Amino acid sequence: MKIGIVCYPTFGGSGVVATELGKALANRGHQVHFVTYNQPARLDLFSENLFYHEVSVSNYPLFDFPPYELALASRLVDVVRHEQLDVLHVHYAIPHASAAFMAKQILATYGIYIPVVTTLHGTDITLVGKDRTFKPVVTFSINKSDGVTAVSENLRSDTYKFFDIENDIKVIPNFIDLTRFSLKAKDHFKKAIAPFGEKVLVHTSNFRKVKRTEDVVKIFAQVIKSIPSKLLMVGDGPERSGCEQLCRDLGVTDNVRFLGKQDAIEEILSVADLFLMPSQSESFGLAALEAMACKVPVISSNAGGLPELNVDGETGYLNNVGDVDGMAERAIYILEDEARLETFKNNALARAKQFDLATILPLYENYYIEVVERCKDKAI
Ligand code: GMT
Repeated sequence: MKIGIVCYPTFGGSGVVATELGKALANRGHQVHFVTYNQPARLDLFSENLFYHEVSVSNYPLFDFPPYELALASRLVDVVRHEQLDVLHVHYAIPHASAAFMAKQILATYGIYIPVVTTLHGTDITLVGKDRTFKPVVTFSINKSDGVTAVSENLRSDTYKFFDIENDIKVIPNFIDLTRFSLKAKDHFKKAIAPFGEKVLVHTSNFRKVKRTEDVVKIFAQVIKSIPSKLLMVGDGPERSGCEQLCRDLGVTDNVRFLGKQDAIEEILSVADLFLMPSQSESFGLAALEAMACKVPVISSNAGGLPELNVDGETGYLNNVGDVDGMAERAIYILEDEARLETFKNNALARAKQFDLATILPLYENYYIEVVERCKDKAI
């Protein structure tokens, strides 16, 4: 098939899922066209089946807010027409689903019907989407999509709860490429981080409020009282400097490293003993799945879709949002006993294998076929 993919080209979860999906589809022989404003962060390989079409937005001085959505819609019209795409798959509703709708209307004037699949990722529904600034447009563009998927059962039910949705929403969970995300031999790195055999705790995120990064530091400050340990904070965002200050206030600075944005996450995860994800809301928790694939158990909140990934008492523990004491207690329980830690590590990997790319990819391929087939009658 010829598939157009629209996503945010950043390190955010939706962009990562979209890019990894596109790469995997290209490997399977599909022709994949990314349409976005920058080269996607994980689009790091050459393949004869992969194409990247940049969306550039005019910076005409009249525009206080450059109209990205219009530029995207125009570019989509151009790419669908000239590359003869079979389907457009847009990731994250805002503004991609509405731009795709506009492109679809314009393409109809050329006698082209382009089926549009929208994948909902989380904050496009639970945070920004349900805000009244966007709600009517998000509702409309979900209802006008030819196919809609959500990355967890929880996100699916939240979407029905918050919006008047007439469409069926299919759950296709996030996936992991186990050939990339697996435990790597990184003994020299581990020695540098934890020279005296300390346990290594890791958090990766975009350091937005929803990630509750201060809870990560507070949990760690309790853990280190019982277990010699180090904390690696990976990523960057608005909450980072507050967290750095909190480390100073709690006297743990010497044992915490802020690594900023990193490409080779799997190498960092390979030296980790525990992953912390105390998020306020999380539709799936892709970063936790990446950790589990590298044999790292997860202490998380029980928000959103996290219980569909992290199995309480098996692959880690789930506590209420904000229950720092409970999360610290669970972390210590896992880390204080080597045999127990090993069991949790093995369970984490076994669970991650259930989200193997090879299992999830056909769900998308079959869904495209189903949607395109369903749209045949609508073809102009
Ligand atoms: O977590 C973020 O803030 C980034 C966001 C995104 O859309 O880029 O992530 C969301 O999508 C990921 C991929 O489907 C999910 O794994 C994350 O759980 C979800 N984040 C939230 O719901 C907060």
